Order: sequence, then C-alpha cells, then structure tokens
Amino acid sequence: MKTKVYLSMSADVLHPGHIRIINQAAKLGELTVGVLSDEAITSFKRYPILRYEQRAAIIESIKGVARVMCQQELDYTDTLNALKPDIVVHGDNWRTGVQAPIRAKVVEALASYGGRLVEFPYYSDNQIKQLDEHSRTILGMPENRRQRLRELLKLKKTIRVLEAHNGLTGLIVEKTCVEIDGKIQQFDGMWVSSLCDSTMKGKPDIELVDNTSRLRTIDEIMEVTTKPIILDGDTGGKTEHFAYLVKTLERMGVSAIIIEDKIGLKKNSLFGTDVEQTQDTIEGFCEKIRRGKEALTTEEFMVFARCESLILERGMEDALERCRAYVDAGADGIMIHSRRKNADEITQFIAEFRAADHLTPIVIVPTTFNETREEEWSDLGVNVIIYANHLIRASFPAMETTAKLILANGRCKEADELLCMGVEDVLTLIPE
Ligand code: SPV
Ligand code: MG
Repeated sequence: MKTKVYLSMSADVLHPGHIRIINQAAKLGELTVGVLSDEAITSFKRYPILRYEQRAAIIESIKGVARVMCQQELDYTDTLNALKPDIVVHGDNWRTGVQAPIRAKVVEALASYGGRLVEFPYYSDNQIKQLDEHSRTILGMPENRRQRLRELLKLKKTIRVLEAHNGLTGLIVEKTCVEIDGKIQQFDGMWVSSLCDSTMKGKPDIELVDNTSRLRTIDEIMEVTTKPIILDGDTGGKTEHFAYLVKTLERMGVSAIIIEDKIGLKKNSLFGTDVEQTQDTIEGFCEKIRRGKEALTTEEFMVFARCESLILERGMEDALERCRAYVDAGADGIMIHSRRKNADEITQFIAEFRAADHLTPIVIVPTTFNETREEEWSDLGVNVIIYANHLIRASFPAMETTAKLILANGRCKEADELLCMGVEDVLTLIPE
C-alpha cells in the first residue's frame, strides 16, 4: 500500500513556496491536499481573494497532487480521523504563533495511530511578503470590502463585531486573535459607534458629531484595515438627507448602516426612559428605509433597521409589529435593542420574530445583558453580535489612572511600570 501523505494549505495566492512543498510532499507518497474552506481561512488569516472552488481547482491541476479535499476547519482532528495519513507535511513556521496549539494537536493525533509529522523550512521572501501586503490592499478596496458583510453572513451563522473609533482601535479589531480548543477566534468586522465616536471627541452622543467628521473616522479606520464596517447611523437624519449618506457610504466601501427609529434630539438608548426620546411613526421610518434602499447602486450595501420599542418600554407587540414592517419596507436586517440586565426580553423577541421569519438577519448589542455566550445567541438565531463600546470603556480607566499616578508621584516611573507599554514596543507597534 502506498504511503498516505496529507498537506493542508490555504492556496489563496499561489507562489513558488506552495509548489516547492507540494513537490517535497509528493516525494513521500500519495499526496492528498486539504484545501482550507473559506471559513477556515477567514478564521485565522484574512478573507480569501479566491473562493474555495477556485483554489481547489488550481491545486487539483498541480503535478504530484493525487487528490484534493476540503479541510473545513483549521483544526485537523476530523480530517486526520477520517483519512489516517501516514505522514502530515507542513512548513516549520507553525512551531510558534497562533498555529502552535494546532500543531500540538496534530502531533498528538498522529502519535495515537503511529503517523508522523514532516516539516520543511518555511519558504518566504520579500516578494511573497509584498504579495501578501498587496492582497490586503486589494481586499481593502471599496468594491471588495463592501460586499464582505453579506458574504460573511452567508458563510457563518453568527458573526461578531467590535467597536473601532480610530486607526489604532481598527487595527486591534483587525488583528487580535486567540486560540481556543484548536480554533482561532477573531472579530469579523467593526462597528463605528456613535457613542464611541462622540466620546472620543469629548462630546455627548446626541448626533452632535456631524457626518463629515464621522466619515473622516471611517476613512481613518479604512486606511489601515480590511474587515467590513458597520456604521451606527443614529436616526439617519432627515429622510431626504439619508439617501445621500447611504450613497456616500456605499461609494466608500462601508458594508452597512444601522439606523434607529427615533426622531428629534436623539439620546443614547441606554438612558431609556430616563430622558425624553421620541420614536418615529412606522410609516415615517419605513419611508426612510425605502429612500435609503432606492439610493443604492449595488446590491451589496445593507440598511439595517433598529427598533427602540423595548428601550422606550412600548412593549413586545410594538417591537414585533415595527420590525416586520421595516423588513417589508426593504430593511436588510433588524437590530433589536434592550437595556435590561437580564436577556429575557431580547430572547423572547428573537423567538417570536424567528417563528415567522427564519431569514432576516438579527443584530443585537449585548452591553447590559452581557452574560449570555455567543453560542447561545447563535442557537437562538442571532446573526450579528456587536460589542459596541468596549475598547473605549477599557481605555478610559487606564488613561485616567496613568494621569493620576503621574500627579500623585511627581514622576512617571510608577505609571510606566504599572500600566504603560514599553517605549520600544510603542515605537515598533505600527511598522513603517
Ligand atoms: C452605540 O454604540 O452608539 C449604540 C449602541 O448606538 S448603544 O450605545 O447601546 O445605544
Ligand atoms: Mg449609537
């Protein structure tokens, strides 16, 4: 019997390194290449430029490849159990970094049935690094970036989004990842929150920061990231103006806007009924949604309708009636908000809404009801989970304590040691 060899790869932008390792692997026996699914690549790297079918077809036609199969997850366990290869081949670059735990699981699985791991020196040069940089630039172009949210919603049952309010926080959302049980976890997109964008500028969240400024924030984030952006569009402004805003966002490559069904002086939802807030009529808000949708040139940009009925204590029936009407008016999804600590009213809403509508994407912002885990939301039928304000809430106490420490000690040594990153680290944080 021939030696069974298994090699897994993304094969997104093919370069000589791929051909070299395929040749090396093929010399060891009959080679199966596991081409990673779009979802698997997205989970640890970036969104692939070529779809799975295209990547698989390319690899299939390469000399030395006996067969191609889809590796659904970055974790090899299922694949190894099914295939039981005698040898797994990989570049030696995964010995460190986020893939190291995945390597450890492969080593363990192979040992359980007597297989072995063969590693070859990882092939990379400046040209390949430039190619990867270039891929990122392509992914960041408006026409590629804009559609990404729709694609992700097709690819994943539930996506997770974190707020970004400038280039630096954009980079944190773009790059942060952790490994949990052999799976790499990262954020799928960015929320440009009105609360954070206002707070960042030392202003209240009352639609005071105008669109020129908000578009500038988005542009700053876009310059250094590739993930899809959802804009918190507050009330969307006047219906006549909303159509223009939507056109601008679509042109820029933003993926979606969420507008809330309030009129007049908007206050943050988490104030609830403690302050005066006015809800729009169903007809008025539906007209705004329609005008926004009609203004679009592509079918990629999404307009989400955010219902404030639970925030304003108008009751479940009102929330359901409104959301159904907003979907009929053309909304691409709904966001239902609550400021209760307990998730009951949100879960009740989701169950009742989903009973009649299985498809319309549901967005939630679990700021106050923060106990429920993502998996449970996913089982309930939530499609987008937005962590709406956490980076700014995390940074403020750290900055304030640093300022106090300097004042209290008459020097910065204590603050440096307790809270600040090293000067060398900040100098190299952003590569040139
Ligand atoms: C925001 O992030 O600005 C939001 C969500 O609109 S909330 O603050 O919960 O209203
Ligand atoms: Mg807001």
